Amino acid sequence: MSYIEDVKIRKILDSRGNPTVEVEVYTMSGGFGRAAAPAGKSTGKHEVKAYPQGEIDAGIKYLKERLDNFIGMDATEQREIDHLLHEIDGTENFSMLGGNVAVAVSLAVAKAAADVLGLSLYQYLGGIYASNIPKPVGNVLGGGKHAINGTIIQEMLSVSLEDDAWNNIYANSLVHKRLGEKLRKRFPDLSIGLGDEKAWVAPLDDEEAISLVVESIDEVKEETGFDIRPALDFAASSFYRNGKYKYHERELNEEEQIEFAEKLVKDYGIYIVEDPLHEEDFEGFAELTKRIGHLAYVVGDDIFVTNSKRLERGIEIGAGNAILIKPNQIGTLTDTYETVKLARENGYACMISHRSGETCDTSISHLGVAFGCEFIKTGAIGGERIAKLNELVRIEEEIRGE
Ligand code: 2PG
Ligand code: MG
Repeated sequence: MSYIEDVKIRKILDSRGNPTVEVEVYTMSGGFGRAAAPAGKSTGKHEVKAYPQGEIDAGIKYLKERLDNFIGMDATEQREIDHLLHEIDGTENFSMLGGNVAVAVSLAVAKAAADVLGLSLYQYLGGIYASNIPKPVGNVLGGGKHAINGTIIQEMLSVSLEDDAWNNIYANSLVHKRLGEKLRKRFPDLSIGLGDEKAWVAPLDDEEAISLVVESIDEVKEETGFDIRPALDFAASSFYRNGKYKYHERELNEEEQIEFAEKLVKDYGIYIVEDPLHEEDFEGFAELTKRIGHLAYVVGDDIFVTNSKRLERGIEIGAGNAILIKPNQIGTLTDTYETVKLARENGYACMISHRSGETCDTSISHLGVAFGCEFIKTGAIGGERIAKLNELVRIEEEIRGE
């Protein structure tokens, strides 16, 4: 009896104190699913619209007026539910319903279906062979649109490649802590704060910041014996203006930006490099992938926006070798899955990801396991981030039967 009996939608706060949507789905047999949408700040131009004309209340009203469509539907028919979400919206980019409303409904339905079947979300979506825990990638220092007076590069991250989820999440938190100590020494008279994703924010030049992060990683690596690597998310669209990439002290043209990214990967052993070029530069992505694709994961976020059509365009010319997966960039679970599937079929690695504005919803931890993602980007510390990291530990325990 997985038929839907009721759907509720409400406003709750996200980690920035902004309103976001939370959806609850009840089935006739007592199955229950709850999911909340996150919010991006450095959003890609080609993402679906979060809310109609940016108005959360309009999105909630639009859904409420059409809730009858969902009542009596089978929660286990995820594709039908997601098709209905598209149908009631009627646009290409969820501009009537809002992608955030759609994604919260889509995920809440999946959770209700899993509940009816007595399964965890990752088991329901991934089946009995879903057993790979993605490696957590934790933001330790940053800036861009996520902070005031930080680095130009949005995120500098740590990724530990051990076989154990606990060791990996703990390693990232140790790197975060070590870096905090270094920043306090480097700026004895300044109070150093945290950005939206709880990464440190300090008035450092980008390269100086990277070397401090790498130093912290190397020390923790030495002490723990874990294989820990550095990663970057340039979020390059956010500092690309009139054909130039604008850093604190200089600006780079397209070729210089490619060379800069290549140099950072080679000099600092950067293992993952996300959005090193702006969101329309497929050719630049392809060129950089040709130069460093054998050394690092070149991840497309704003360029692909979890959209299979844009990923297909990238695949054709070899733009990137990995993709960031954010369900609310595309609006439904089924669309998210289709993009992951296309990535897989073409040898692209997948990194499921949080957004800078988050709640304690843990869906992405389950999706990361269900979809066999190599990585999960969800912060190093902070309540709304550790909710997802701790869930990974629980999932791993369940998979190992401990
Ligand atoms: C990114 C994300 C998450 P936002 O650029 O990868 O870290 O930021 O959610 O602001 O788009
Ligand atoms: Mg990004």
